[in-house]
Parts: sequence; C-alpha cells; structure tokens
Amino acid sequence: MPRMSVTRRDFLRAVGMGAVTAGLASCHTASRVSARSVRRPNILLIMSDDMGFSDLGCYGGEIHTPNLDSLAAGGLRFTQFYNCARCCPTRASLMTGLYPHQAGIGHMMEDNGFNSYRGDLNDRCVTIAEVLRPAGYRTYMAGKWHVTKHSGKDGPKHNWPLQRGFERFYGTITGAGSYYDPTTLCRDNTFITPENDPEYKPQEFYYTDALSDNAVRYIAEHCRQSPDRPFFMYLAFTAAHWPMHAPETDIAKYKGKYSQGYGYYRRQRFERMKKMGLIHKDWDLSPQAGDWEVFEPKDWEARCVEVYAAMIDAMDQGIGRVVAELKTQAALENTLIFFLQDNGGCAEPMGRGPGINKKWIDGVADNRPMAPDELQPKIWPPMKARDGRPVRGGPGVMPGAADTYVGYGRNWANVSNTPFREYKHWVHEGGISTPLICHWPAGIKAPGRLCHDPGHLIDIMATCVDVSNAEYPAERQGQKTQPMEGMSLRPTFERKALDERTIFWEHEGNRAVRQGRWKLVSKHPGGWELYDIAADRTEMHDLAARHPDKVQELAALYERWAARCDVQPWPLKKPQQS
Ligand SMILES: [Ca+2]
Repeated sequence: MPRMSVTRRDFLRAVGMGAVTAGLASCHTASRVSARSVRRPNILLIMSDDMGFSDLGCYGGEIHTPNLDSLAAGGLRFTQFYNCARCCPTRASLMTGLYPHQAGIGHMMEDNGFNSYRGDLNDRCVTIAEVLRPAGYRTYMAGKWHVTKHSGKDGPKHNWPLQRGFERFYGTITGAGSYYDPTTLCRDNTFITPENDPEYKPQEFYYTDALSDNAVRYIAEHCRQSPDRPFFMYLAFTAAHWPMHAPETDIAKYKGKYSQGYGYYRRQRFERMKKMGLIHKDWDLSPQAGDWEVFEPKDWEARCVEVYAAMIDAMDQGIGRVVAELKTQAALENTLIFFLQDNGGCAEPMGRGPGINKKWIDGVADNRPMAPDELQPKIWPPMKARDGRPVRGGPGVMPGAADTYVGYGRNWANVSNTPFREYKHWVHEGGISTPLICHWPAGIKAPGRLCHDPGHLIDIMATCVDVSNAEYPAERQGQKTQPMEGMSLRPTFERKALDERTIFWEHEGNRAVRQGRWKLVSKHPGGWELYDIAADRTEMHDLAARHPDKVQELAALYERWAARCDVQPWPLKKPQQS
C-alpha cells in the first residue's frame, strides 16, 4: 500500500463510503444496463507530464512501472504516437480533438492578440467531456488543466473544468508548482490548500498520490451513484514535471541506480527497445548530451534522476490503485484506458543555475509558516514551503523535499528521450513522441501487440466519439464548432490499419509535417530538414538536398495547414490595430 497517501479503505471510510463499495458486486455491467450502453465503455484518459519516450518499462526504460507495463501487456502499445511538444498546446489538442491553434492555444497561457493565441479555449471548440456528457456519460477530472489564462482564484471560470463539461474536478488550473503545495489547487470551482480540504486528509500530502486517491474516489462514487451509466475520467498527472519532488521511501528504491552516467542508460535502453520491437535495429542512436566523466557534482546529478524515477514510480503505483478500484467494481473489462505523455523529456534548466540559491533565499520576505487557509501564490521560487522554510535550488541542493526546487536537466532528458533527438519545445522526434498504451479487454483484440501506425492527440477525441456513440456537436452555445481533425483509433483495436493521412506541428516556430514515411521538420530559426522516418526515425540523415521536390511538396502542405489554422510567424508580433 502507498506509504504516504491514505489507504483506499481509510479514504472511503473518510468520505462515508466504506460500506457502499463493499456490497457492490459490479458497476456498469450487463446485468444492470441496457443493451446499448453495454457496448459503450467507460473511458479513462491518463496523461503524464514532461516524460521521455523510453522512461516506462514497457517502452524500454529501467524505471519500475509494473502497473503500466501490465496495461501494455493486456492492451496495445503505439510506437509512433505524437503530442504537441508542450504542456498547454498538448492539453488543448487532447481535450478538443483540434490542433492547438484552432482551440485558441497556439502557444501557452498568455494572450498574444491573435485569436489562435489567446491562451484560453475559444468558443468554437468542445472538450471530450462536453461531447460525452450529453451522450449519457458522467464526467470526472483529477489533475492538471492548463488550458486557460484565467488561473486566479476568482477566475473568470468559464474555461475551468466544471464549465467545460466535467461534473467533478480535483486538481490544478495552472501548469507547474510544488508537489507538496500545488498552486491553484481546486476542488470543483473552489481554491483549497493541502491543509484545509475537508474531503481529503492524508498523513502527508503529495500531489501525485492526491490525484490517484481522488480518481479512486470518483470511480467508487460513480459506481455507487450511477452504476447504470458509463463514465469519462481525465486523470492528468503532473509527474514528472520539475521540480523533482518525491517521497523519500520511493527515492530510496533508486539510490545508486544511476551512478554509471548518461551514456550507459541510453545504450541499455536503445538495445532493449530494439529487442522489444519498439524501434528498428538499423536506426542510429541520436547524439549524446553531456559528459558524465566531467560533470560535477555527480552525487547531485544522480540524485536528480533518482527523484525523477521515484516520481514516475509513485505515479505508476497510483495508476495501480486506480486499476485495482476498477477491478473491485468489476468495471475493468469494459473500460478503455489510454495512457500518454504531453511532451518529450524536458531540458529546461529550472533550479540548476549556480547563482540561484542565494537569490531565492533572499527573495523570501519572511519565514512564518503558512496558515492552513493560506494559498500558495507561487509556481516557482522565490517561494517558501508551508512550514516557512525558503525553497532552495542550484548545484548541490539535493532535491526531493518541499524546500527544494530542481529540474533534472538536459543530459537526463536526453536519456529519457532515447533514441530520439531534441526535447520538449521542439518537434523533432524527441519533443513529440509519446507512448500510447490502450487497454480495453472487451474491445482490443490480440493483447500485448505493438501498433506502428502513426497517430496524434487529435485522434483521442475521434476515438472517444466512436466508442461512445456520442454525437460531435455542430454548435456550442450558439457558436458553430470546428470539425474534429483526427481519426478514430478503433480499427487498430481490431487489428486493422489506419488510413494514411498528413499530420502537422508548430510550436515556437518549430515546424513539422509527417506524411507516410516522410517527415519535414525545422528547428526555429533553421531551414527544413527531410527524413525518411521508416529508415531513420532518429533523424540523423537529412535528405533535403537529395529530394528537393519532396521538400517543396511537404512545405506547401505545411503552408496550407498553417494558413488554415491561423499559425503566426515566430516570434509573435501583436496584431496591428485597425
Ligand atoms: Ca509538459
């Protein structure tokens, strides 16, 4: 059982539900529901934050993820699934089935003046929850939202989860913060703190555990209140985004496990991935970032990735508790579970600069402990922990506890993204490649398979609409909606191929087009590079000079897409007032 979070029994007792679930034989099963809804699965959409393509055990990593590995073994793993390279655009695209710019989130949470860059979901898009709820689904969310610029406690809240189709919400409106005191922590529409939430009283608050525990609670409540209806749940973990925060008991499992340096683990992952069939044996390994031999202090650098691994381990344990609850409720068989990641491993140097520690400590005005109702105003330092300690960072500050704030840095992100190039922000394969695990015993044939068809976040909406028999609305609140961009992944569940199509990316001027085996890609402000992804997915052999016609053809497709989605040149300039 989890060491910090409450046990399931304690938690259910705390919310007055212990006896209820004990007597419940099944939830949403054939004996209880109409023939039509029997065919409609529950949908559990799980997303993690700032992880690389090969971190999970079932994608070649050495991190202990037995629960996700088990879902993979009983389901389907995609080897060429793609996100949008960054938190906000990915979440906008995932929730709406559109490209991020079409949903109004072409960049992050700031309003850049263009309709495609408002930093707020627009009124011409709908969320998966808004589509499934009218079809009879109950809708729940636990986790990180990050698709509105209005993240203050008083809103406006028109784009908060409850106003965007979810009936219940526990999580954070904004995108980063302490795992022991998350900024913008909410229950439904109300800001709370880890100390003043009457509905959740763990021995020690840790955000990843809190999300898992509340997801378990929502499933139990659902099966008690609405056993004849399916549910849609969006469980958006912030693991393993910086800061590297994890319970000491989980970190201890990884003590000394990364002492051999970056290259060793990259080579190990590369070989395992080839054996597992996730990558082709003839692809080159992308260039090494960092030299372990000269890096100092090594014990600090190793500690950073030990905590990173522990964060993923804790998330996997939580997913295990969620799956166990589905089993207890006899609902696992007909629940379609997706697991995916929002962008590639993160090379941002947060909390790693040699001069920051003094600045951060000096930046905290007082060391008074925070009152139980006092909201954490900061998403990064200078800030203090709830007990008043100033938060520290920089080389030598061992991360993990609430008074530390450190990222794991570029060199470990390079390991996370093995075997690919680049990171979060960029649209080379290291920035946009994600695992996608689909698990649905009642709906996926030949479990344990890999699927090599390319897919993208936009396909999740289309798949949800397909399996739920929901109707994608032509209008929302009197505004005409934009049509879905993606295609249902359901054929892959039945061992059929997806139709070929063209997929596009733009983030901060980094651009890409994927069509069949070809990918045209550019790292801002550079020119186009062309890769044959079937032969060279690690993007080591640029064929642009050899195939100028192909470059021209794909570039023209990109320009047409960019115009259609109102993608603006980077860096953005405020539009001229007329
Ligand atoms: Ca992210």
